[in-house]
Amino acid sequence: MRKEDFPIFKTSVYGLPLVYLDSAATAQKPSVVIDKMTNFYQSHYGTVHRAIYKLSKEATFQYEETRSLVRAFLNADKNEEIIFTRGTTEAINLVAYSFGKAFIQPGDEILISEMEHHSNIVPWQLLVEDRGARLKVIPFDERGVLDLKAFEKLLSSKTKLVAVTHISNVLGTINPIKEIAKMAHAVNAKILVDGAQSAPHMKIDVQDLDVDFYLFSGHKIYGPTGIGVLYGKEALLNAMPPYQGGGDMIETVTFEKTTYNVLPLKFEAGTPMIAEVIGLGAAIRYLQNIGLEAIYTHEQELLNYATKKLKEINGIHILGNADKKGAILTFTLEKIHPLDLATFLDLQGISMRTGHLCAQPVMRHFGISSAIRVSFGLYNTKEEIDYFIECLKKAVEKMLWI
Ligand code: 7TS
Repeated sequence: MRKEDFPIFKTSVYGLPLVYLDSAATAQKPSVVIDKMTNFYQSHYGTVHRAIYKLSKEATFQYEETRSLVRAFLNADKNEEIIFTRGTTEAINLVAYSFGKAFIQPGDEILISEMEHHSNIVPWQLLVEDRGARLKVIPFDERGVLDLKAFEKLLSSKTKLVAVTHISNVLGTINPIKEIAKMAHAVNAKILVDGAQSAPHMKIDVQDLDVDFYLFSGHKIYGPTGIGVLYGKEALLNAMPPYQGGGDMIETVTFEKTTYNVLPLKFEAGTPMIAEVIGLGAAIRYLQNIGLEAIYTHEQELLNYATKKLKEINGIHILGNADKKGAILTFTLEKIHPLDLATFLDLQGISMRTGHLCAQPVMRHFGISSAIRVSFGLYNTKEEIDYFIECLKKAVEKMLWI
């Protein structure tokens, strides 16, 4: 699907065609994103929001146009609810800091799940330590499915926030966010959804999901690095104090007292990532032209095909066997170290990730310290999966023989 849109696939690795199976870490960039940013730097570059000359007015228009694109991409109600951040990690830290300052008291509880990326664990640990609150963890079962009964038991009037991932970056599990949101709201808790792994792969509707916060990274949706999005319900964002102080986020400054700008600029201190925002806009346009439904269908086909083929390999253990999964396959192989395998496959031109995958608690759940992960993007093909399986079989044969 549209592989020709991505110039990186014209390059080779060790003289071999590049087979890129690490889109869960970061996605490759289509020409429309690269060209848009180059053109902006070459012919249109200027600062935003603060000057009246033509370049600045045009840059501001494109910057704010992207906010409208993101609003539509997430089906948020208002542009004020879209905050640009450096990425998912910064968006979570922003909420942990600002929501925490406004709403978390000693004795309050924050619930996260056992399948979170470190980015959706550590900011909450920092917060609860600071506020004298408590962090509780929703477990998952042997298939990698969240235990909603245990979740229900953990919920109480002390719960102030539930922070869960939409799709696990290790298990691939697609969590039932609508149901989780309903359960959280029933005890008056807010819900934050880590959309780093869902925004690139499926249609998101924050109003239908009824989530209070949803965040994602530009670089995983075929856009540039250094840019991400925080969606938050307007009333909540209005009730939260600024995360950082500086230019753009103020209304008036005196040495005695500063008043803050309105949303969304209240949370965008300093000269922002202008070219990155504009690049993100190009990525969203690109995705919308293809259609998220078409991307989801294509990647589900790849996932099912690869799962079937992988299961034929002796000694393989797939981590995460939920009924609803995103395009992520993590596994271990008996008697073969993930690093050896990754090194062998790299020499065949295959890029994939090994290690703890930034989710050490998930590794601990399975009693391992590292695993192998392949993940798919819209540009991957069945032929690439065939090649990967062929190389994997060769590797297993060679390594077991040694
Ligand atoms: N949350 C999830 C579920 C993720 O998968 C990642 C990145 C993040 C948060 C952090 O995103 P960032 O853009 O702020 O870094 N996941 C991965 C991965 O699986 N391999 O490398 C990065």
